[in-house]
Order: sequence, then C-alpha cells, then structure tokens
Amino acid sequence: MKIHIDGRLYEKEDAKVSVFDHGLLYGDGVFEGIRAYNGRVFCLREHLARLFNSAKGIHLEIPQSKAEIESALLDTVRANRLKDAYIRLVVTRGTGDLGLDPRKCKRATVIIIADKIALYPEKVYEKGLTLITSSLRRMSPDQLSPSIKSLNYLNNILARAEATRAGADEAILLNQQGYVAECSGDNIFFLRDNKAYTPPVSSGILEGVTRNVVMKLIREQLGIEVREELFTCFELYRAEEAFVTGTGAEVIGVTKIDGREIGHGAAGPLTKRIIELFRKYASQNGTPIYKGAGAAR
Ligand code: PXG
Repeated sequence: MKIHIDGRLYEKEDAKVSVFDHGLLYGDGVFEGIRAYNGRVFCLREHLARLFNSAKGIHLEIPQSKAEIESALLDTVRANRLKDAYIRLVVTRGTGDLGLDPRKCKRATVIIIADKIALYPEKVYEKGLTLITSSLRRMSPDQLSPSIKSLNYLNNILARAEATRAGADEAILLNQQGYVAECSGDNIFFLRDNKAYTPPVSSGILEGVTRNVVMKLIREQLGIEVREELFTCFELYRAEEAFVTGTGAEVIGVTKIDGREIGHGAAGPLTKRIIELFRKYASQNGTPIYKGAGAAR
C-alpha cells in the first residue's frame, strides 16, 4: 500500500509523521472520508470544499491548492490500483513543539490514504441498525463548530462506545438544546406522512455530503418533500421509517431507537428505495480516476 505524505508516496511501513505533529498532540487538524465507486471518486469537489472550509474555520493554511490536492488524491488511488476505495484525506497543523502555539508549526502536513473499502455486510441494509441516544451531547456551535470536520473526534468516539456497551450499533447525539443532531458518524433522517425530516445544519451537525445527495434524490427522484427541522427523540420513536446517511454507511435503515421498534423491525419500503437510488447515483457519478473511466463529474 502506498500512502501520500506532503507530496511524496511512501510504503505503508515508511508512512510516518513526527510525534511532534500537532494533529497527534492536540487533534489540531481537519480531515475528510471519501469514497470511490467503480473507478470514480464520489463528490470529490464537495469533500474538497468542506476540507478547505474546515481548515479556514481553524485558521489552518493548506499548503496546496484544491487542484493540487485533487491530483495528489487521484495519484494515490492510482498508485494503489483501486477502483472502489475508502480515501482518508488528513491535514494536520504540522510539526511543532510541545506547546499549544500553532505558530510553531511551520507547515501543515497533508496525508492521503487510499484503502480497500470495508463494506457493511449486505444483511445490515436489510435488517437495519439499532440506535441509542447517547448521554453525550454534540458540541455547541460556539465551541468547536460541529460543521468543522476536525481531528477532535473523542466526543463521537465516546458516544459510539456507549452504543456498543448498550448492545446498539450507533449513537444519536442531541444538540445542546436537547434536539436530535446526528449520529456519531452519520446524519439522521425520518419519514412520516410522506415527508422526510432531517435536522438543519444550524442545529449543530456536520453537513454530510451523503445527506445533501440524499436530500436531492428524495426531492427530485421521489418527489417527496424534505424538511430541515429541529425534532426530538420522540418524533423518531413515532416515525414510520428512519435511516442514517454517511460516506461509509451510504444509506442504512434504523429499526430500533432506545428500545422502541421503528416501523416493523426491518428497513422500511421508502428507505429501501432511497438505498437503491443512492447506489445507482453513486455508481454513475464522480471524478474519473483512470483514463476512459466514462462520464465526467
Ligand atoms: N456526521 C458526522 C459526525 C460524521 O463524522 C457524517 C455525519 C456523514 O458525513 P458524510 O459527508 O460522510 O456524508 C460524518 C462522516 C467511518 C467514518 O469510518 C465516518 C465518518 C467520519 C469518520 C469515519 O465510518 N462520517
């Protein structure tokens, strides 16, 4: 496996960063998780835009342009001869000293890892996921904005571990006002009376790339209204269907929340259609990695 660090490719064993890198010492950095389907990188522009916005949010200057990062990313996938991939793009503050002061870090570190994708078993898409509401809240937007995809994932990791301890697959994090925000690594939707609902970005969530694609597919392909509204867990409990969206998960139905069954204990009919629509869309759209990979974009 070849890994890109600061403009060069390294073998996995040699792909190393300094123990003085502030990404490690302080979680000072930003990242993206991106997927490639059948020789095309999905929503690359959207991921790059979010990366650069996250970097701006934490005053991190990325030492390359979007075009340079894009070409390095495509090179890395090609060097690993992958057609379907999970791509992790990480930009840390860089190597500094033991102090917090980011000025000591002269140059950001850019890391690109392209690996085979660890797919959820197909069974999960039929059976759906069980969720619990975490005791941890999503960070308030006046702290570290949840819309910044920073390297500080401890809150989310602790919420996920809480779900695991409770025998559930994923955790819902409420926002500081007690409204549903999102899951530890996915956005959340529910369906009722032929309308779809998902929390607004202003409620303090990561604006998921998958979320935005799914909202568009529901509106344009299913002709169903999507409302970005605040809601409580109770609205989820009485939903007809619920599902989560994310780069890794794509779209997965939710069948139980805090011990309450949603729908009939399996992914709902509309959820199944949304999963199909998403898969079709993802397999047909994206930036070609190899020459002759078909339609652009
Ligand atoms: N919310 C949070 C908090 C996330 O971390 C999403 C929503 C979904 O966003 P996208 O853009 O992917 O639709 C994420 C991103 C993993 C993994 O290994 C997943 C994410 C982040 C890091 C790792 O499953 N999800």
